[in-house]
Amino acid sequence: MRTGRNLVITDVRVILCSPGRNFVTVKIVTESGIYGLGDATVNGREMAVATYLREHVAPCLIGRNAHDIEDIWQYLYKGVYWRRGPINMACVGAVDMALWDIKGKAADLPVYELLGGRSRRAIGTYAHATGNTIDDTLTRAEELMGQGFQAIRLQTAVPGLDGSYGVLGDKKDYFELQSDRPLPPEHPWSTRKYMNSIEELFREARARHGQDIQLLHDVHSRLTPIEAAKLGKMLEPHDLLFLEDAVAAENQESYRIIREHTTTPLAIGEIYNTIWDCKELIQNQWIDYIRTAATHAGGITGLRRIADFAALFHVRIAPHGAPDLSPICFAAQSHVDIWAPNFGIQEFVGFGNATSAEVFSHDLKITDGMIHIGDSPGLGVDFNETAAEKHPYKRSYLPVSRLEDGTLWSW
Ligand code: GCO
Ligand code: MG
Repeated sequence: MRTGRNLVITDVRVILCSPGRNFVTVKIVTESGIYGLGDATVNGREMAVATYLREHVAPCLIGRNAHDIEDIWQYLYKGVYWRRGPINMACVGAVDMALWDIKGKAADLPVYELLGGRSRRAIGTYAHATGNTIDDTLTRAEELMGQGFQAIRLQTAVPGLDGSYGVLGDKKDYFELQSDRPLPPEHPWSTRKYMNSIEELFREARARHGQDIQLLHDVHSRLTPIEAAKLGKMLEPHDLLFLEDAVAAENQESYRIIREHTTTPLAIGEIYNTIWDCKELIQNQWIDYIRTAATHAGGITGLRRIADFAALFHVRIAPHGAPDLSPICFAAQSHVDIWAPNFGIQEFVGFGNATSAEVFSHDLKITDGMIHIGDSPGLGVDFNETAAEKHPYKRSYLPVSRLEDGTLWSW
């Protein structure tokens, strides 16, 4: 269905909904009737992106040509004067993926064909095994292996710390909506207790599940560089695919210290919003995987630019795939994953629950731990606005972490 060069934008709708989680969806409509969808969700700060989009971005898009993806990207990046930042860049990302969706539909091709075509048959993923004890985590890992997953992230509660990262804590999964709590839940942290218990998880995992399974772990930025270096060395015998977010890297130089001490592969980037946040990490080869997501790093255009740059330095992409990214973001980055010559692995924690399936539909399928992408034109996703209206937004915060003496720590 070729529509010619001019595809005038006539409407930009911003829809907040909460089918199990809060999501901010952008729908860009063109005069031809073709529309595109984008995900602008910033977990815990949804109203900020929705307002930014409605008040500042939407009016600038009406009347523009939806085909001019690069120009619109630059217009929303350089043109706002206030470059970068998570709120601005999630809005750029959402608009960008919606425009790629429109271009694909206009060309009657899936977006990956516009990027250069497939580099692989399907997208390899890693799943999450999480538990309150090592045994719980490894039993869950076994179930996932039975479903065909070949790479699994392991997280276990730290003995003596209730609700340490990635586990149920007080029985409320951090992936669930926390709207029954007026303020962010608070979790305790002790680096010493963590460092004293973590190696056993991976030792046991290798003993029970052997060498073939790929193992990963997310530190969620709780360590200092030298502590992370020590952890990397400690886990070397257990051969991780990667160690994620060992240290928060506003100071990218921190990763030089970790790198100099360990051969455990390193990954970071889920909260990064531009190529500038990871430039030194990549060009110095201090990391092995860059985890930027399509929503948060400026859409398909932003992610593609990071992937191409990373390829020069043997860094592979491993986009963030938590459930607080909507299926629209997940689909958008799947198109990049299937194309990118330097794709590494995709994080995968399911396609959402039955309620979110009433709102979002997509043509992705998972079998044996691999995501198969369909050949629908555009991103291959759809959004049911009537169903979304039945699930209004509810304020919900991510937890915060405190040391046992009360000092605020990275969560
Ligand atoms: C991951 C992430 C998530 C984040 C969540 C925050 O690696 O999947 O760390 O678990 O905590 O997406 O919004
Ligand atoms: Mg993470």
